[in-house]
Amino acid sequence: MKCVVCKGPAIIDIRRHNANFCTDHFLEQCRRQVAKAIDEFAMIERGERALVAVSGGKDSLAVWDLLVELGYDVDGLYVGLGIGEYSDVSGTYARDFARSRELTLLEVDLPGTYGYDIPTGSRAARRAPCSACGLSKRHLFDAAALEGGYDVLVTGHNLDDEAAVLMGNTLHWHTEYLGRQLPVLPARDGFPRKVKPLVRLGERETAAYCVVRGIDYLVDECPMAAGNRHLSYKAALNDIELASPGAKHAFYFGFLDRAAERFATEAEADREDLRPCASCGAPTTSEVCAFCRLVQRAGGSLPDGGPTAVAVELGPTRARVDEPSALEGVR
Ligand code: Q46
Ligand code: ZN
Ligand code: ZN
Repeated sequence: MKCVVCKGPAIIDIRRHNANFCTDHFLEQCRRQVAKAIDEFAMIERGERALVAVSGGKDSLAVWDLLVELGYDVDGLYVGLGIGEYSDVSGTYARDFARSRELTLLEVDLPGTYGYDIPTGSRAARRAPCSACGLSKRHLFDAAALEGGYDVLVTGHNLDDEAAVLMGNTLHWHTEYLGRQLPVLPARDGFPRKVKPLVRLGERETAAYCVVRGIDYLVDECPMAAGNRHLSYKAALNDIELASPGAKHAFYFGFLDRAAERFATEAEADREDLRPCASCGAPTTSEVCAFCRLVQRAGGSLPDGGPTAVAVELGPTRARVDEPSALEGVR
C-alpha cells in the first residue's frame, strides 16, 4: 500500500477518496479537509475566538488539535455530566490534552453546579438519558460561549455523525430539524454561531488522526448510549458504505446541496417566537426554557449568578505521548 502523494509506505486507506496516505500526507489531508470545510461554509474568521466542546473522545480532541494546528485561537469546554466512572475518566483525557498543549480548558460540573447528574436527572424528569443529556449540554455550551465572549462554538461532529443524524431525521421526517442540520448555524437570538469543522472527515479518520498525533482519547462509549438509535443508524450506514464507498458523503453533502434549503421555512417557523426564559434568560419559545424545566424536575437548582464555566488550573505540562508507529486499535 503506497501513499498517493509521495509513494512512500501508506498507513491508511480512505476508500471514498480512492487513496492511501503515509503519516505526513494523512495529517496534511486531515488539515486540508478541515480548512476546506471552514472556508466552504465560512465557519471561523481569522482573529475570532472559538470555544470547542470537549468530551475527552477522539472527535472533540481531534478538532481542537486541528484548529490549533491551523492557527485558530481556541479554548476548550468540558462539561462533567456525572455519568459515574465514564465522566471521571473522560474529564481526565480532556485535562491531559489541554495540559500537554498548554491550552485553556473551561469546565462546568453539572452535579456540583446544578444539583443533578444525567442518570438520576433523566429518571426524575422521565426523559431518555441522551435527551436529558443533549438538552443540558446544548444549554451549557451556549451559555459558556456567550458568557466567555466567544465568537463561535465548535463541536466535533464528523461525517458519520451527520450522516446518521440525517438518516434519523429523514426516516422520521423531522422536517423542522432537517432545515437546521447544517455545518454552520449563524449566531442569533442569544445563541452563539455553531460550527462543525469535521464534517468532511469520517470517524475512522479522526481516530487515526488522534493515534498518529499521539492524542490519548477515551475509547469507551458512554454507558448510557446502549440502545441509542443513533448507533444503529451508524451501523446501517457503515454497511452501505462498505458496499458503496462514498455513500455517506454523497448522502450528507447531497442533502446540503440539494435539499436542506427546502426545509428552511419550517426550521425558521420553529424559532419565530423566541423570547428570554423567565428563569435563566436563555432564548426559548415557552415561558420557562426546557433546560430550567429539566433542572427543576430533576430536583436541582440554578446557581446564583456568576459564570458557570470556570477555567481549570491544569498544573505543569507533562511529557507528550510518543507518536505511535502503527494504527493498531484504531476504531
Ligand atoms: S454522553 Fe450524553 Fe452522549 Fe452519553 S448520555 Fe447520551 S448524549 S451517549 S454524546
Ligand atoms: Zn506520502
Ligand atoms: Zn431557562
